[in-house]
Amino acid sequence: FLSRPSELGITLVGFSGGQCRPGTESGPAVLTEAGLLTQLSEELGYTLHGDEQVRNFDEYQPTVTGRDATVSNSTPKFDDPDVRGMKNPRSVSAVTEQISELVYQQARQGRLALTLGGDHSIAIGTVSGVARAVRERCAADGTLPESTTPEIAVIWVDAHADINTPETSDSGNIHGMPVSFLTGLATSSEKGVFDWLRSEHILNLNKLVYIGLRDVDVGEKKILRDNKIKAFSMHDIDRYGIGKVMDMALEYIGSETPIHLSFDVDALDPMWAPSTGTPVRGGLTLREGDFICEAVAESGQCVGVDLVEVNPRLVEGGVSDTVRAGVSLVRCALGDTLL
Ligand code: 6HN
Ligand code: MN
Ligand code: MN
Ligand code: MN
Repeated sequence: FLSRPSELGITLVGFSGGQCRPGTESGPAVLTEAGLLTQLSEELGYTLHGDEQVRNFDEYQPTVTGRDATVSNSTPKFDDPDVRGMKNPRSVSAVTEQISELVYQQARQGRLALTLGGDHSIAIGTVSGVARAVRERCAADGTLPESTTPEIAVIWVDAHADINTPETSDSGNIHGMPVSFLTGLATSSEKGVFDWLRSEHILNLNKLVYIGLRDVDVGEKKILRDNKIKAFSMHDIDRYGIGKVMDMALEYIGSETPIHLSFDVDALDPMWAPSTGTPVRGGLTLREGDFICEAVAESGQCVGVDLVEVNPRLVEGGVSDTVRAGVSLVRCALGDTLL
């Protein structure tokens, strides 16, 4: 699906506004300082495009008409009162709108869009940008194989389902809601709050596959059931093994559908990735995580990769393990062992 499979379009998203623990804005910096991008170009042979510097989206201040810039709570640097219980709704909306455009500009050129976060709210930008680029490339003659489906699939690897609507969310943290906005389960007509999302950005609910779930809220379970969403929980991984789970996941998606992989580092057990805001025990081993990434790479269908929720300020258990795990996951997603 990639016209030039050795081309990477990189977006480095320093952002923490989708949740309440400062530090995820430094995720891209610690991953790049560990040599990730150098390894991708020098060892894996990719040509890198896009960001070289981390974008500081926590400094981003959208224009809120008639309001003064004030610090209203822990994260926002401007007045951004809750909307339907969502925290930092205007800043997360404005930041993800920009990310969507940046990622779209990379993906439309046939580059594999790699985004380093940042908290998982940023996937509202990455998935929508990739979805739009693939729809557009499918409509344009000759830029993709004839049989390619215009709708992408998303493999969401996470301890959590991140599919709360503003109404089902207990926390109000938007990093627990990206999938509901991406799939159109949640919508907003509030000015400046995800009113930029258009049909070209939307992910079909039957093109979504979860892997690694083990901490799903009650309201989210109902959403997963009611919409018959494909999900492989830790229980399924224990039962079938990760090899069979990936076979089933890729079989469900089909071979003609471009895949976006959105990997939340908290899918890994805290033993492997302690420095993350919402760790949950009983998770994937590093090898299982790497295998998921390798299988997606091996499919030849991968058009986008996110790695999110690395928080180097959470030092309990040691940051370096988490960073090493993150580097390993991204290398595997980009075909490391296959080259
Ligand atoms: N993440 N379900 C919880 C919530 O606040 O909605 C946790 C979400 C975690 C989100 O890890 O990306
Ligand atoms: Mn998570
Ligand atoms: Mn909860
Ligand atoms: Mn997540």
